[in-house]
Parts: sequence; C-alpha cells; structure tokens
Amino acid sequence: MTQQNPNVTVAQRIANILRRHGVEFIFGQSLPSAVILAAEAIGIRQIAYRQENMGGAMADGYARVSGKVGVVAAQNGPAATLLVPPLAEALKASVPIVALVQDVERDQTDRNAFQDLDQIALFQSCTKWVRRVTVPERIDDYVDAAFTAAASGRAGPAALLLPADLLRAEAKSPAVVRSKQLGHWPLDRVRPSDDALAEVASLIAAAHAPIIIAGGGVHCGGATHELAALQQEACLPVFTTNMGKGAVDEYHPLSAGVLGSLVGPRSLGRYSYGLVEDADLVILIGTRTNQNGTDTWRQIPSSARVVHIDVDPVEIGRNYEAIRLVGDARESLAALRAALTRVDLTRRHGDRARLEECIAQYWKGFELDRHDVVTSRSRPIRPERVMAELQDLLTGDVTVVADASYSSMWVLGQLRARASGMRFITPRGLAGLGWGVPLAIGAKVARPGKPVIAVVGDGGFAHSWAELETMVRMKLPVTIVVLNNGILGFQRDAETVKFGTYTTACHFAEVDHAKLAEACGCPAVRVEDPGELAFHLHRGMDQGPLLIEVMTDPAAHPPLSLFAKMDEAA
Ligand SMILES: Cc1ncc(C[n+]2csc(CCOP(=O)(O)OP(=O)(O)O)c2C)c(N)n1
Ligand SMILES: [Mg+2]
Repeated sequence: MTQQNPNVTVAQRIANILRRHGVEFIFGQSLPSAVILAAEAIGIRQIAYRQENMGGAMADGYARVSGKVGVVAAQNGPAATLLVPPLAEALKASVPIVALVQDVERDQTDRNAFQDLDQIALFQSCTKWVRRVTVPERIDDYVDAAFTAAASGRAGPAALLLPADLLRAEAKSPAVVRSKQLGHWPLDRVRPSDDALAEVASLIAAAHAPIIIAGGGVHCGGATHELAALQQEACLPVFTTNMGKGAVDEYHPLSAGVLGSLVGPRSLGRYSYGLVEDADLVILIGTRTNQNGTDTWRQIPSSARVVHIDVDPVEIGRNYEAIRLVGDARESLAALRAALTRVDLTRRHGDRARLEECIAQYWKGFELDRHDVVTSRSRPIRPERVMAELQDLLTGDVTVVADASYSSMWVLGQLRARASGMRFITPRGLAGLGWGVPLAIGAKVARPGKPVIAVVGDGGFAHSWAELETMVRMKLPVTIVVLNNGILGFQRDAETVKFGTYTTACHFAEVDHAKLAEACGCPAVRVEDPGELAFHLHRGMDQGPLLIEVMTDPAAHPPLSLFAKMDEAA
C-alpha cells in the first residue's frame, strides 16, 4: 500500500513507491539527494557508481539478468547528459530502465539556473517516455507511469524529471491509492490470434526446410524453455542472433549457433549459412532484424516465407515481409506449441536425423578449422585460445558479458552455450565501447551467488577503468578479462579494409592494466603464457574479483564477413 502519512515529502513517497514496485537497488551517486536518502532509509541499497554513463549501463545489466526494471538516478545538467548513452543502448536493446533525474526548482526554470537544460528534449531521442512532475499529489501517477512505460510492450528506458523543490514538498495524499507492483518485466503477456497460429502451425508442418532465428526477445520474454520445447517437439533447427545467444542449448543437436556477420574463414557461420540459404520457411522470434544480426540483410533467402513473432508490431515487416504474430515470445511460443499438436508433424520428424547429421558436420568443420588457433601456444596469445580455456569452465550458471568490438565477437562466435537460458550479455543495441564492465557489475548485483565474467578489449576498458573502484567498494566480485592487443583492433582493421591504411589513433601507449586494477584494490595478473590462462580463469570465477590482463595478438581478428576476402587471400 502507498503510504498515506500526510507529513512525508515527495522524495519519501517516491522511495515508498519504489519499494512497492519491488525495487531493491538504485544505481546512483547521491542525487537527487532527497530521494536517495529516503530510499536508503527504508532499505533500498544504493549501488554508487563513479560516472553516470556507467551507472546507466549497470542498471541495464541488472535489468537484463534480474527480470526487474533497473533504476538509475542522476543530477540535472551534465550528469543527465551522461545518461544519454546508456539509455540509448537500452532503447535499442529493449531493456527497461527508469531514470530518476533531478531538475531545477520549478520557479527557476528557463532563467539560466545552475545546470538547467531542456531535459525533456535531451531524453526524447533515447527513451520511450519522458515527463517532468510538477504537482506533488500526482507523484504516484507519474512513478507508476514511468514503470509502466519501461516494462510494457517492447521494454525500454523511461525518464522521470524531478524538480529539486518538488522533492522537498509535502506529499499530499493522492486522490486514488495505487497498489500494483510494476517493477518486473514483461509487464503484460499478449499473444497472437488462434487463427494466425493455426496458419503458422500448418506452414511448419508442410515446409520442406523450416528454420528458427531466435533473437534477444526470447530472453526478454523469459521464453527459453518454450523455445527449447518447440525445437525438440517440432524438430526445428534453431539459429540465434547475437543478442539471442543462449536462447537454446548450443550442444542440442538441432542448434546451429549464432547467425550474423561471423561467416568468414574459421567461423561456424561459414558452414551453417547453407541451412539458411536452403530454408523455405524462416521463423523469426524477438528480433529487430538489424544489420549485424543479418549480415547486412543478406541472409534470409527472398524465396522463403517469413513468420515473425515479436512484441513490437513495428518490427514485423520492417526488413522482411512476414506473417505477423504479434505477441510476447513466451506466450506466443506456448500457443504455437499448442497449435502444433493439431497438425501432422511427420515430415518434421522424418527429417530430424538428416538435419542433426548436417548440423553436427557444421560444428565439426568449425572445430577442425579453428583447431590451430584454439590450441595455439603462441605469444602474444590468440584470443581464440582464451575463449577455449574459458569454455572449459563454463556452466549454464555463468553469465558471460562482453564489451563492444572484438570482445563481443570472440564471445559470441567462439563460446558455446551450455544450456538453454544461459546468458551472454553484450551491448549490441548500439555496440558502444565501455559497456562491458558496468554491464557485468549490474549482472553481478542481480546474481550475486553466480559467477559473472566480463571480456573486454583494452580500448573499451579504458572507458570504464574508474568503475573498478565501484566493483571493489560494493563487493561485487566480477572476473574481468582484458584482451590487451595494444590497439583499437576493429578500428584499425576496418580502416585497413576500406582505405588501405588507418589513422594515428589506433595504437596505444603501453598500459599496465594489472597495476591499474591493483591501485583500486582489485587483485590482478598479467598473463603472457597461454598455459597459465586456465588457472587464473578458474581462480577468478572461484574467488573474484580478479582482473586478468591477457597479452593478445594484435594480428588476430574475428571471422567477420567484412574481412572475408582479405582472410581468404591470406
Ligand atoms: C563509444 C564508442 N566509440 C567508438 C566506437 C568505434 N569503435 C568500434 S570498435 C573500436 C575499437 C575498439 O578497440 P578495443 O576495445 O581495444 O577492442 P579490440 O577491437 O582491439 O579488441 C572503436 C573505436 C564505438 N563502437 N563506441
Ligand atoms: Mg584493443
């Protein structure tokens, strides 16, 4: 129940409303002070970040893993502007975050007050919803509206602007008492019509070569069990997108790995791509069919029928005309499975052995092709060897996080999900550098008892060094693997392919990342011998925090289609 005490301030009422929504953590840095003080007073824990970019990304990692809405708080003006990047990532990646942002006092608006800025305009492009509260009695309405906007439909960020004087004002009792708990997501579960599902069930039964491409929406909707059951019952081969990785167990004989731009030499995609080319029915689930996820929209044959299950009707038909199944992934898949019990799946079962054999050959070809690099003893160390050592320690309980650039690609292309529902968290919404460490810290807040490992490049890590102190202070033991190749790897290689040369930004001066970590109280080691990797990775997962700086080969790059011609010529 909302507190009815007439003597509470708006800030105190906000804290009580947050508690009603089940909020346990606020990623903040003291501001808005009245709100944070009130929240801490009732047991909501502040995870105090060092910089707002990072606090927003922590709230993002927390929301992705916990199934709850992430809450981040910040000061007005410059602090608010630093929330734009993480909210933009959350918007593109469909992650619910409520940002509580202070605003100048109501009677000082538009007078060049200290740190005044048009924050409605600031957040309009990077949130689903932004409002400024001006009437104390309406605070319950507005907080609830922010949570509803974040957690409903296609989830995303919402910003609530809170004038500093409003927070100190007395919170008069609202006309209507609110009691709903809106802090989890997805808030609603909608499903397609029975007619549409029956049509798709018939198409699946009759198709010659149907496939599923599962996106991040399967994780958002908590639909991994339903997808695993569908894969099994209807004998459907499943690819995932980058963001969908872990939606299925990649050791299942009908799992064909991640589809996207990893199709060059020494990739799985190079083989598995054939299955997509041959498909006559493609079932997309929870994907925005983005450029990276489709290798620049090349991968789905124009001759194939496309079915698209998505909670966001606007995504259906954006890049591929499709049979529209608008709905939450879990509800829609459950309903599709029910519809499939009413059709004859003999054709699907009859094709299973062939498909399994085919997919086994893809994985075998991939293993053979990459054998030299995954077993390489060379120094500097091959990143594929780092991933192979990590793979040996993975269980379905480990959350693997990556930064943008090559670390994402090594994680998504070289690791193999051990269970359906295993999480691989990557900033693929906008692919921004610097998200790896804060996403991992947020994931650790959500799952304190389970190992979280972040793989980051040295360029991306430089955006987030300061949060090592946060990790230590807040006792959030993450294992951070820094792939130190001394360069902005993707930048150098992409420029080389496109221009034949690269700019002077690409090489760094030498940085001792282990010393940096130790200076913040985080144990650290620099690894130059690949034979030592397993020991330290194990140690990190067992008793982190630990920063493992791996001296990696600057000549190594993931098998992206962009480099395929160059790699084939080599
Ligand atoms: C915030 C941001 N700035 C710039 C870029 C452009 N960019 C993409 S990859 C990359 C190089 C990253 O280098 P590093 O983190 O060391 O990873 P590596 O490729 O070397 O493994 C750059 C600059 C970006 N994606 N995000
Ligand atoms: Mg680098």
